[in-house]
Amino acid sequence: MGKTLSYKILENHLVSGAVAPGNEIQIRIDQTLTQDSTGTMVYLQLEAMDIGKVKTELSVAYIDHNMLQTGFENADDHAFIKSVAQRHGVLFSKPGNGICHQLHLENYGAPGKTLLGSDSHTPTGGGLGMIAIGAGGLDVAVAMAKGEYSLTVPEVLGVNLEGKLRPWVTAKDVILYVLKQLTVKGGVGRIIEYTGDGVKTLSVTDRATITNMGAELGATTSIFPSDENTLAYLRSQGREADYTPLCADGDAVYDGVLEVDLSSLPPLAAMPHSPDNVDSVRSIGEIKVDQVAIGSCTNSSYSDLMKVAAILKGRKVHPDVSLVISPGSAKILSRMAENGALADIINAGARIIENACGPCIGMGQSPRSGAVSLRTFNRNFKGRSGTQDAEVYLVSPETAAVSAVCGYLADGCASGISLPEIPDETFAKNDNFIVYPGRADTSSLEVAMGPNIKPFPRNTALPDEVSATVALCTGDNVTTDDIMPSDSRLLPYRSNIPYLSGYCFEKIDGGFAERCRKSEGCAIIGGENYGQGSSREHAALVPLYLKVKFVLAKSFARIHRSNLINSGIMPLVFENPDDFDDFEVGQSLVMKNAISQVRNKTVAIDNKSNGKTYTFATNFSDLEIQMILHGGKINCIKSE
Ligand code: MIC
Ligand code: SF4
Repeated sequence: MGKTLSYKILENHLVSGAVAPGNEIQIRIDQTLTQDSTGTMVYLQLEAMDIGKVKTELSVAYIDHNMLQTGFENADDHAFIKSVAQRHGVLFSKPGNGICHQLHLENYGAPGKTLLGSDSHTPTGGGLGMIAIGAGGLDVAVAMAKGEYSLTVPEVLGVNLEGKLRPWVTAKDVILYVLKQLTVKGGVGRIIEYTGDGVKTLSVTDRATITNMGAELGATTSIFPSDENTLAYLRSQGREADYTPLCADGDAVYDGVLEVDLSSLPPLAAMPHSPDNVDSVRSIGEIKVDQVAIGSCTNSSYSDLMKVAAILKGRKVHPDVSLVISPGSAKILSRMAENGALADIINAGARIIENACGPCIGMGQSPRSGAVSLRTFNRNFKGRSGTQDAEVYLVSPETAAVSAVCGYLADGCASGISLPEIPDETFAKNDNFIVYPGRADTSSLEVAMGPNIKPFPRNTALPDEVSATVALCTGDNVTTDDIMPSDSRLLPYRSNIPYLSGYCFEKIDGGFAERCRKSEGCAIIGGENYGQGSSREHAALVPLYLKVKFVLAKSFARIHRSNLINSGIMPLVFENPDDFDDFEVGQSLVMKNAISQVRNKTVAIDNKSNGKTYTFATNFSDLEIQMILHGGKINCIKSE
């Protein structure tokens, strides 16, 4: 039986176990990446593990999220990360170099490699034919320390691309179409592998847009084959030597196939407030637009921005629109400065902002109250822009640029503007933003600890009886942005869990933190796909600090479920989803004989307030059982 590309790469990296859906395996991790907003925790954890040099081939610490320096906090975090990177042999990418995923694609990603990153959009690397997985910070710290990562083998869903995209229809529209078909939970427990003749019509940066937003499907990762287009991209980055051709076997068997006819797709948009709420630009209609933001790890590549420049050249941004553009990397910005495209953008009336995540994570450029904001980003969760009542639509760079000129959501096909082909260019190597780790023995180098950097909370071993008061009942698809909001106000406190705890679930229920503080132990009740979105382990560490013992939900998003277990908090799944309706804030729950129940993998919890007993599936692997029993991953490692 033929093999999928995903399973071939997993098998090449296998340390233990067998690659078949549902099995727990350990794989070798070749590369890791961190960014600063999850990175401080990663490097605190790495320090706590007391290792020497990292065991990976390459580990990079990027600074791209917490870029505003309105106080000492973010700058202290950068200095801390740089100092720990030096000690452990990690490359440090200075602020200003660009967005981690764009930079990793340009400089380090390679076909056939494995990459683990403390950011949910790490699968961007799948555009180069690598297995690139987003994970919680602790998993990445352990991967650096041991060079390994454990995962449950996902199924592989084939997406068969046929035909060729029409003008004004882009890679962004492909992934928006896939999101519409599969929804934000359609990728949970799956790798999405792209196949078919349509693949060769897409460049590596197109492919990376698609694999990047596979995170919004909840997928473990997404991957494209490595072919001549991969070679062309690597050559353009001066990295031809990293090329290996790779593809699935001709008779590879997939666990399902989604057919996509590229030639039939129109320009699409995801409407407020979910990336899967997709319709065609034409059907949504010419809604008036206040802000257009172009950039983010999804759509800030050289070819994306050159197309934007071509659309804006000689035209004017509409008087009612604020257009902001954040290029993906310094390399892209500098080339656009050299070839005049930057001037075309500026002359049209756009605001150029730093090469960073910026508005994507609410770091500036929050739109005005009630605004319609078109963004080329990947998430439009309510309030993520920093403006609670803004209406954010996700679109391609081409749709964004033409709409910025028109002042309304515009279908480029009807605009009469013709789009030029942007050929791949060759970029000169410039590593002036990279700080390479120094001397052979760096263990005596001092760690730069600013006063805002506080120790992370640690759990204790599981007691035999766990009592908890229900502190919150939520609905379906709760995001980690809901659990632990992030914006310019809170991001400077990513290394200060006690401070952040006051804001947990702030947008859903302002009383949550106070209720937890008054209780000896709490529980959260969730619907489907609880914890979708970001990889931030703060969405588990803050609940741990607030004494949350378990989360009872209909289903969990992958990374958040792991983060809960890593923190020693039990994610438990309702065996009968209708039981969800019986739970209310303030009810007292008790889990008796917790240790043996966890070992047996099904759990009964008594609801003392209504006298009923409920059963839950744990789906814990053997390793996860150990983590729950020890009170989290660090305790488990320390006990080894
Ligand atoms: C995001 O896009 O939500 C983030 C900010 O990049 C997060 C990481 C974080 O919360 O720091 C992610 O995607 O994992
Ligand atoms: Fe940064 Fe936005 Fe990408 Fe997250 S999704 S890494 S915030 S650009």
